[in-house]
Amino acid sequence: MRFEQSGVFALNFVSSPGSGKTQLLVRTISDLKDRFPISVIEGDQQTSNDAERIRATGVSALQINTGKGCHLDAHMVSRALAELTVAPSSLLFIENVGNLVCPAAFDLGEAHKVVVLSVTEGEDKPLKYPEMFAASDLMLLNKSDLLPHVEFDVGRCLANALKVNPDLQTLVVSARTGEGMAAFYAWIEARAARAAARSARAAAAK
Ligand SMILES: Nc1nc2c(ncn2[C@@H]2O[C@H](COP(=O)(O)OP(=O)(O)OP(=O)(O)O)[C@@H](O)[C@H]2O)c(=O)[nH]1
Ligand SMILES: [Mg+2]
Ligand SMILES: [Zn+2]
Repeated sequence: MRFEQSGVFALNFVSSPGSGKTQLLVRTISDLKDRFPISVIEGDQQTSNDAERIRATGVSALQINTGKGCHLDAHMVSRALAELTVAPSSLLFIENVGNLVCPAAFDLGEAHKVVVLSVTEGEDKPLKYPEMFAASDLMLLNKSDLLPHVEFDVGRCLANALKVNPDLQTLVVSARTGEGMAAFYAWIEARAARAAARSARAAAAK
């Protein structure tokens, strides 16, 4: 099932472990929850830590534990939806298992994959793990607040990402300080509006 058909704007957040997916979601939800209904599906091998961090913002979150599994698949997500109420005209954020490799290959019915890379990981990651950057529509380069403390060439990183995917949009952000996050919210709002207009047009044509 594609979420767009039911008026839900779903984003699938993918990255290596620890790049800041949950921290980005916590800040995004705190800033957007008065404007959109939001729900979250969290994927990790073990623990409900991330779902608990999300629930502390006041929105509902469902944790999927994949055990030995290293990614979410559409079947796991559809089972989760039986337990999570996702309102029409809402945002659904899916945080995938921290893994920069195989989540690239799994379509969860989302509108877009958002790949998160942090400035402590090295600017060569898009070249080493090209599938994830090729499968994504937006890259958030997170932890920009740490740039003064690490050797990381932002320009080279963005160039590497665009070599792999010339259509990738990129934003430099900090989930800690909030730098760059307004541009991410504008991206969400514009893309969600476009998806809603598309699904209204499709419904009218039926
Ligand atoms: N300095 C700094 N630290 C950050 C930022 N975003 C996240 N962190 C820290 O990075 C660590 C990992 O953040 P998480 O949000 O748990 O990362 P994650 O991608 O959800 O990790 P997994 O779910 O394990 O894959 C935590 O200690 C965060 O506080 C940021 O923008 N700046
Ligand atoms: Mg997380
Ligand atoms: Zn996997």
